[in-house]
Amino acid sequence: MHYTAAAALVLASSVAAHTRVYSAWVNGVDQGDGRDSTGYIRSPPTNDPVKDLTSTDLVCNVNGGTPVSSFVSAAAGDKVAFEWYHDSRNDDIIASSHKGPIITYIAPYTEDNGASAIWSKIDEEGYDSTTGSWAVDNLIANAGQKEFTIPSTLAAGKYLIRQEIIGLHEADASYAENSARGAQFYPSCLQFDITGSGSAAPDENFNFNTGYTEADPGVVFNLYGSFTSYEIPGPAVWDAAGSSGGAASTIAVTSTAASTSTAAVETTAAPTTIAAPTTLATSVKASSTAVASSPAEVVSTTAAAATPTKGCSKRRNANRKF
Ligand SMILES: [Cu+2]
Repeated sequence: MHYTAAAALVLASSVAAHTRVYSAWVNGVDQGDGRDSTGYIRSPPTNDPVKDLTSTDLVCNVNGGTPVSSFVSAAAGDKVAFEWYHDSRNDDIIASSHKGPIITYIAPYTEDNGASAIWSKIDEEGYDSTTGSWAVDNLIANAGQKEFTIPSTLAAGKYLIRQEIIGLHEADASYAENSARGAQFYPSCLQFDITGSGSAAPDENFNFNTGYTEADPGVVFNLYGSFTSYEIPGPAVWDAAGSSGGAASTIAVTSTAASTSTAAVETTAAPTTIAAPTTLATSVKASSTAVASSPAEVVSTTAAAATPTKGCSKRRNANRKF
């Protein structure tokens, strides 16, 4: 994607930009660097994005069809996180301009590149209109870790789990009509060996090369326009995954972190829908506790929510040449 830029620009953009996965965490335990051929990540050679929706690299990235020798051991119902990094572990993770969703899929284990109708969605996080934050904002705030729950009903066996970040900073035009722009996909596939007594087999049969299209409102999207919601691409979360309760806990954590603005927005925007004043009072009280215990977090959330358009247009100009 940097082919038109001078050497200095290539250097600048690689310093300010992309991302890939360093490790997996299982129930809060780091599984270690999984990136080489004896690891468990089918790691791409660079941290560059994939933009061509017809490329098989869209599924498990470059090298996605090259198996590695290890598997992450986990159990159905476990909490797993992928840990992302930019150039080295615990750095800036990904440029903050690369706002967008983070989506996680699972497929029965295959040694090939996964470019067929074998995938089911098990987790998704997009845009939270209450806090004005994207999944990528939360990823950076969480030291590069994006957590999800392995469905508790999942049948034991070997699987590929694919997590992807979609950077929407140049997604106002499609890659098909302008190859210098387009949504930036950062897919990463990890090999898992999952234990459990469940019997659910993922059955959404999703194919990325036919399922993600330029007509998808979550693929061609203007991050710098005015919007109040974002439609995450791909199928709905697989119903067997929904029973794990992962989505509910994610929402709870998010509203706690930004409790000040949450309470304010809810009260102003929709007073009539607040049926239980006691509940509101309780949650406001909880907010002040949260504010007192983590002032820095609340301040940064508020700042981001207050000036999303300004911040984004500046970054847009800065990133236009990339
Ligand atoms: Cu980038």
